[in-house]
Amino acid sequence: MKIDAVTIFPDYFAPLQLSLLGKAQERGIVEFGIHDLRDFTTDNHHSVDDTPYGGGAGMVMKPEIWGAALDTLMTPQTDLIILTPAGRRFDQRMAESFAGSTHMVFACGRYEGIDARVGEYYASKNFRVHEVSIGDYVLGGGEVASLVMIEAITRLLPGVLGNPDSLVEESHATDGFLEYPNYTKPPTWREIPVPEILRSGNHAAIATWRSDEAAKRAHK
Ligand code: JD2
Repeated sequence: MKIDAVTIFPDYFAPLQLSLLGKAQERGIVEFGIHDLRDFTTDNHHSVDDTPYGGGAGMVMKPEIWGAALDTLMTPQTDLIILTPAGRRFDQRMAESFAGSTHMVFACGRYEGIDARVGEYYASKNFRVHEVSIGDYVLGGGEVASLVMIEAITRLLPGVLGNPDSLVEESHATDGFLEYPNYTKPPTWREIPVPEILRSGNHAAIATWRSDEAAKRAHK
């Protein structure tokens, strides 16, 4: 999978070189391209924002700059993700669906967001455009939201996780199961023992106990 991100803060994407995602890139499973929106400005001040039509606080990102950047990246294979607090809520199901994409472009706005005509334009040209939000809180821009999505999506790609068994377990976890409490050694820590049943060797009883504990903790 190829993943491009367009941002005025490319440094936000430094963590993609670390850990699981750094390894995935070395293995050729995923390739990241991080692009500075200001490289697509043509004025002396490299300005990317302007005042909003209709008035109001803050600034809006100029459509021509985004158009110039996205025109270099979009193909018929591309899923364009526009991060916005008003977008469709990102969840595990959406992550699984995007894990089947071959090319994703993340448009990371700042200020009050990107001129609405940018998404409208690419959708009208039959590109796949998705306005997405990662949750009901307000971030300062789309960069951190993109990182969240990229981590959730790329860990589903074959070969990224060391142990694919954990993905099989998670597919159950997403239906509200399997979020049971975890324990490792030592058997007693600061006078707190591991629940006896987990050391019993009775796998049927352990499965029932875990399922009950998971049900108790389900917040959904
Ligand atoms: C963003 C801003 C509009 C106020 C570009 C915020 C997001 N779950 C989420 N919360 N906030 C965002 C998000 C995404 C992109 C931008 N801002 C700031 N926009 C009103 C503040 C600018 C996601 N995904």
